[in-house]
Amino acid sequence: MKLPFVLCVAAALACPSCAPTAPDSTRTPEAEAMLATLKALPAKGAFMFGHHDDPVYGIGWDGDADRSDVKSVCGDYPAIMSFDLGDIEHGGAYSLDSVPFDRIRRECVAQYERGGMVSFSWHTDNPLTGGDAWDVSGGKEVVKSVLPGGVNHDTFIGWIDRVADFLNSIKTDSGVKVPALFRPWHEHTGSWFWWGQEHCTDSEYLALWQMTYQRMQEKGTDQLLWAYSPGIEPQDTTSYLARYPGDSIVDLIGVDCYQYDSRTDYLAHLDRLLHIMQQVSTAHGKPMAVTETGLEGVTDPTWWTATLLPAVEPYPVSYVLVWRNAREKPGHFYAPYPGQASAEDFVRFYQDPCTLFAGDMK
Ligand code: BMA
Repeated sequence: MKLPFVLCVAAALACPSCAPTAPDSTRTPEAEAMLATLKALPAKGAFMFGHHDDPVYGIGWDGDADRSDVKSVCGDYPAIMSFDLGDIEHGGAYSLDSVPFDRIRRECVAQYERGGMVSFSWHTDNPLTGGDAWDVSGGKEVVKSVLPGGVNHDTFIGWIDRVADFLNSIKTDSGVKVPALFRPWHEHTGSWFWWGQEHCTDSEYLALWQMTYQRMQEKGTDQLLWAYSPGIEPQDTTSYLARYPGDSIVDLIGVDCYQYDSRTDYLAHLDRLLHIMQQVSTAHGKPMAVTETGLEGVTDPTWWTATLLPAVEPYPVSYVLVWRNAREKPGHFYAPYPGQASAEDFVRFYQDPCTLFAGDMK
C-alpha cells in the first residue's frame, strides 16, 4: 500500500508559499506544478524512483513498445525518467546511445500523461576537438571557445538552439509543452568532461551556464526547470556552491554519486553530500535530488533496501535516479530486470511507502 500521494500534493498546492504561480514566474503552469510537486514530496517522507532511458531499451530488448525493465520487475514505470540529448547538437535522428529522438519525444509525452516526470542530461560533443563529451584533450581552450568572442561561439549557439527546438517540440496532442528538468554541465566538479573542474575557471563555467540559460530563454523554453548536479567531490557547502549558477537560474540541486567497489565509501560520500545539500536546500529554498546513482550490475542482492533506501531516507530528497540498462554493453546496468539477482529486493523497495513510482503520481 502506498501513501495517498495525490492528497499530499493537493495539500502542498493549497499552501500559499508552495503555490504554483509565483508572480515573477516566466514558467508555464505545467513547469510550476512540477516544481511544486518536487518541493512537496519530502514533507511526506516520499521520494520518486527514477531510471535513465527506462522505456526505450533494456536487458535483452531494444525499442519494444510499452516495455521497461523496472515495470517488468515491479509492475509500474518509474516516477521520473531521464534521457540524454547527446548528439542532438548535430541535428541527427539518434542520441549518442542510439535512441531515436522521435522515440524519446513520444516517451516523454507518455510519461507526462501517466503523471510522471522527465529529466534531460546533455553529453555534448567537444566543440573544439570534434571528440565526445569525455574528450578533454582541448584542455582549457574548449569552454573558452564557446563563450562570447570565442571561435566556436556562433556554432555553439546553434547547438543550444537544437536542444531548445527539440525540447519545445515535446508536446501533448492538445499542444501542452511537456515540462522537464534540464541538467546541463553535470559532474563539473570532476574533470572527465570538457566542461569539468580543471578545464575552465569558475567564471568561465558560470558564463557557460549563463549563456546556455539565456539562449534557451530566448528560444522560449519556459517549460523547463534547471538542475545543478556536481559529482562527489564537494566536502562542504562552500565547495558545493563554488560554481553554483545562482538561485535565479537553478530550480533543483542534485548530486551524481555512484557505488563502485566499496559500499562503505559510497555510504560515506552519499551521506556527506546529502548533509551538505540539505543545508543548501534550506538556505536557498531549492528541492534536492540524487540526480544519478547506482551500483553497476546491481551485484548486491539487497542493495535497494539495505543500502540505497536507508542512505536516502533520512534526507528530504525529491527523487533518486539510477542510470541506464545498456543493451549493448554487457554488465552495464543499474536497475533490475526479471531474474536479476536484486529483483526480489527491488519489489520490496517498490512496496516501501517511501518510494514513488508512476502509478503513485496521478
Ligand atoms: C555513461 C555510460 C555510457 C553512455 C553515457 C551517456 O555513463 O552509460 O555508455 O554513453 O553515460 O548516456
